[in-house]
Amino acid sequence: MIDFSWFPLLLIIMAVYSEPILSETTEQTCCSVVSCGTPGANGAPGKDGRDGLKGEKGEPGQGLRGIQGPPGKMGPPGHPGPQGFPGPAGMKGDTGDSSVSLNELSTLERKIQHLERQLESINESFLRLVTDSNKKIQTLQAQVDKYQNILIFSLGKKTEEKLFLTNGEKATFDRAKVLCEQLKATIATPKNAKENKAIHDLAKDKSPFLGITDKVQEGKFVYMTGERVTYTNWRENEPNNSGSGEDCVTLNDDGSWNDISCTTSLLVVCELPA
Ligand code: FUC
Ligand code: CA
Repeated sequence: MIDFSWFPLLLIIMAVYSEPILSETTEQTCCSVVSCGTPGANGAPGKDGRDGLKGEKGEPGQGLRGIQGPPGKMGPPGHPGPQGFPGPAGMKGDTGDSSVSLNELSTLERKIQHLERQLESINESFLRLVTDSNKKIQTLQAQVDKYQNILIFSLGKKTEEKLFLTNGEKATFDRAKVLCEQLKATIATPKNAKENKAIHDLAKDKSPFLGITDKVQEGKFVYMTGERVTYTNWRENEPNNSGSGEDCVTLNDDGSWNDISCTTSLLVVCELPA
């Protein structure tokens, strides 16, 4: 019987020695089959390989330290510090010169210029105010004229100086006085023929009180102010202080005057400055 126990060992030995034997055999075989020429020139070097891994940081160099660079830019200004303590009082100065220094003159000049500008501005404002006020006054005057015309048309009569008004009411002299005063007016008081006619035209056929009495002294007729009358238009034989006494005055329907009792109820006519 054949012993195969050494066979694996044989295979290992063959594997170890087979390659060089085969290689040598191939070269020898090539040379033996293709005629061998001179070896060709070396080919061009191949492409560069990839960059290797970064190496570790090297040791600091041994060269000399460079010179110091120029100073950097100036930094931003710091916050102002707290106010210091007041310094000690200075020595008393020499007696002052009454003349003004150039510096003071220049300061004064600037102040004057500033004041002049302010004055100019105030002037402009004032002019604007006056112009605006004038416009408003004109508007108000137009309104006053309008309402005065309405009053005259419905209730009154106007002369150059006076506006006579009535609402047709009748009252005693004292009551008539109060009613007119409520309008900041007085009882109608004719001081010339024109005014007498204006009151007569307004009263028509009714007889109003006039603002004239002799209450203080019988026979001495005065205006409400106490001044003696300067214009009269008495009817013939008047004033006669008839009956128990007549201290007031009325305008008759023909425009003449008659003294009459102040407690009679008569038409109220008031007057206002025109
Ligand atoms: C005349 C006038 C009186 C009164 C009387 C009715 O005597 O003088 O004032 O009006 O008439
Ligand atoms: Ca009379």
